[in-house]
Amino acid sequence: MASEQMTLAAYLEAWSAGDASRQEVSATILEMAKASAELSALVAEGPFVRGLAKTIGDAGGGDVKKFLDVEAHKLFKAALQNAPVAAIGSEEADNAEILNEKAPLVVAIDPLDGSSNIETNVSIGTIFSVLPVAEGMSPDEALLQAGNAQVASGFVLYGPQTTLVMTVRDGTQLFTMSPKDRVFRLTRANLQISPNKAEYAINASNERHWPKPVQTYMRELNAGTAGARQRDFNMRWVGSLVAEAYRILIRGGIFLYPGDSRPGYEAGRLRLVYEAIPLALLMTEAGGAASDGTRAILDIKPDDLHQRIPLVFGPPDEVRRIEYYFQVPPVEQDSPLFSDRGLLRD
Ligand code: AFP
Repeated sequence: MASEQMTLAAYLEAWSAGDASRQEVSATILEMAKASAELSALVAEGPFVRGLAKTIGDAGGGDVKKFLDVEAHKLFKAALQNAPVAAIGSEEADNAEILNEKAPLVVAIDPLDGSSNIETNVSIGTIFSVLPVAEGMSPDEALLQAGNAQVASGFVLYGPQTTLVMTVRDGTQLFTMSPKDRVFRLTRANLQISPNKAEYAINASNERHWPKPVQTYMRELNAGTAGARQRDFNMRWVGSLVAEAYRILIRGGIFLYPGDSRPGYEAGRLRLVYEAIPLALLMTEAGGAASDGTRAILDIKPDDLHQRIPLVFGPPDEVRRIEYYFQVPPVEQDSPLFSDRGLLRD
């Protein structure tokens, strides 16, 4: 069905093929894409838009609220008024906001991820999750379903290109917005995460705060060819989750933002509902895995719209390895045998 260069609208038309529920999902994604094309233009204006990166509040837990965060929220909320969406659960609003109350879908969204990178001209993005409103379910309850309930998810990367990475649970598809006509076209169909890329993404400055399983795993990677992994690893850390996710989908690697001992970081920094859950579906549909270190992200039922979650994603073998280290008692991890050979031979 998916042929390179087909437009997002054509792809969704072929996928929904007369099915009313699928047509509702398609209409929602098309409204998200339209709004992201508008946001892309605003981001590209950069310093010509007064106060674009201005801090206008504190979102708590190390997150500050920027002017563009709020503008992005308004943009997507206005767009989704035109879609079959009952409510939007946004990082930029304390509570879910009702749009079309009896509509069959809800959308969880991080309107602008990576806002600390706006003034440094580094890629930033939008992350979204689309969930069904089951019979008798309120929009608030619909937003707090486990990630396995998602009917679609995606993120938009505002970088050198504006790209939409999206799944309707039929593989992970990459659409690039042509600067000529601002139309999204399929440029990579059915992405598959490479299992072999020796590259990790973690904020290494937090090493002393990490739990021992993560310290053990990272010590092995940094031991290079002389260590248990018997290969040298490279590091990348952009500070925009969407940029890391895009790179890992394109060339492989492992991402970790663990919980750590800093006050407020016990469950890490990233949000479950509108960051980890949508990304986990994209990774899984691309043959990867996503975990909080002990559970698959897609199995976790959120308690709160804004709850944080430790997040690891990448090739299944790497994610399983990290999960295993969370099961091994720390004392074993300190033994010389472990540090030389590790518990899992490659
Ligand atoms: P901002 O939106 O506040 O820039 O946070 C971005 C983010 O949530 C995520 O996109 C990054 O992966 C992560 O924070 C970077 O966190 P550190 O600054 O602690 O490395």
